[in-house]
Amino acid sequence: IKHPLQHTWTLWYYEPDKTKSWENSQKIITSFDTAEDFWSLYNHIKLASELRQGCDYSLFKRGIRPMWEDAANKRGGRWLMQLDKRQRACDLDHFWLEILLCMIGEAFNEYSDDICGAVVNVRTKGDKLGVWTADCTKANSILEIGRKLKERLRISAKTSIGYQFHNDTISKVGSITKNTYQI
Ligand code: M7G
Repeated sequence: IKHPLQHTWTLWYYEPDKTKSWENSQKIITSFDTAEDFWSLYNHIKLASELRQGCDYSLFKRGIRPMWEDAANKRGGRWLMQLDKRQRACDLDHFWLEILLCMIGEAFNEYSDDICGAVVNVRTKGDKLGVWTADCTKANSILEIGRKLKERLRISAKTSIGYQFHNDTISKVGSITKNTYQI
């Protein structure tokens, strides 16, 4: 028998398409609920670094759409890791895999329930990784999740990462969203 995961996860793919809205450009690839099915999917698809510029992968718990508007996300936010252009070659793929393994392996312990999913944005200006959590009022949970991420991705203590409320991202003026938490 296969090794069951705690949750069923859905992989989404976004590709920019001027003829469609952003929401309608998000496509479900597949869902899985065992470790073996995760690896067969992972080994079958392109690495994030091989996607075209402008594309995203998102992995969310089943039933949660990778959008601010989803009921599970709308009161939440994300830990954002903004990579340097050079990090596409050395960090992007292994950071993304590590985030996937943290999520499906429930590495956030008692805070794993607060995890909604994660997104990788492949962008010319610098790739981004976001780990989305459900409730931006749960400071303790958010901070523990952020610390665990930094530890698992081996992000040095000198490099800080920020947590942004989706509501601030939605209403931002300009390209910068304020960090509500930073570690
Ligand atoms: P992005 O892809 O997160 O980052 O957002 P980027 O600016 O580096 O490409 C780009 C645009 O996609 C946003 O300005 C929105 O128009 C749209 N968009 C992104 N997200 C995450 C959402 C979402 O959750 N809901 C909706 N409606 N639009 C979104």
